[in-house]
Amino acid sequence: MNDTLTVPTSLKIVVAGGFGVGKTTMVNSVSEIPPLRTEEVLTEASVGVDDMQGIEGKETTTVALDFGRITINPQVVLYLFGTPGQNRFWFMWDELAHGALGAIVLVDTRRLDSSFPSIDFFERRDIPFVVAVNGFDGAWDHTVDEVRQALDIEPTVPVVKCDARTRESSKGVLVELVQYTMAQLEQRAPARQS
Ligand SMILES: Nc1nc2c(ncn2[C@@H]2O[C@H](COP(=O)(O)OP(=O)(O)OP(=O)(O)O)[C@@H](O)[C@H]2O)c(=O)[nH]1
Ligand SMILES: [Mg+2]
Repeated sequence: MNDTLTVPTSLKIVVAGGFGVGKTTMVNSVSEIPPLRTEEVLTEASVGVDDMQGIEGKETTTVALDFGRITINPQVVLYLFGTPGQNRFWFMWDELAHGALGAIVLVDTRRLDSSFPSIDFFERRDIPFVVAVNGFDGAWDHTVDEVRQALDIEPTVPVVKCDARTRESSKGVLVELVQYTMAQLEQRAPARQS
């Protein structure tokens, strides 16, 4: 009998960011199970409501959540919850973030401002997050330092480049997030005990 069986720790991670920054793309590229997607076709009704600049080819949008799973190692399994990006779905965010260990805030450097509210959201709730700069068509219009300055985030918050379409790149961001989050938790632990 195998009495060394490891039961992995399950951690909840939120994949957030503004409208059309690549959240659904990231959950899909990295998930080892067929991801749950709740997308609707963008219609004429979006005109004037959703900012389509830079993402004119976009045909669908998330209306509830994306869900996926990835095993980082035998001890750690991540459950990924992708948020809807449009402002009219803000009411869902508290539910999605409930019990989350950490978050990825995806940004598109052509539309940095669309991810400001996500950063505010996690800062206010003291949920550790990393910023992942999604290079559309491989182009990062700004350096990591410029993005950090523009977003006005704490110097300790990691900012990494990624391509949400590729599994390796998306997994790299998740590993960065888990390491950062664990370090944050360790730092906070003594304060909790005193
Ligand atoms: N060229 C390129 N296109 C990308 C990349 N990431 C996402 N896309 C495309 O950008 C569009 C938006 O991606 P989504 O994954 O739907 O974005 P989202 O953040 O889930 O969007 P909402 O749910 O509507 O907020 C899609 O057409 C993707 O195929 C990327 O890294 N490079
Ligand atoms: Mg989406």
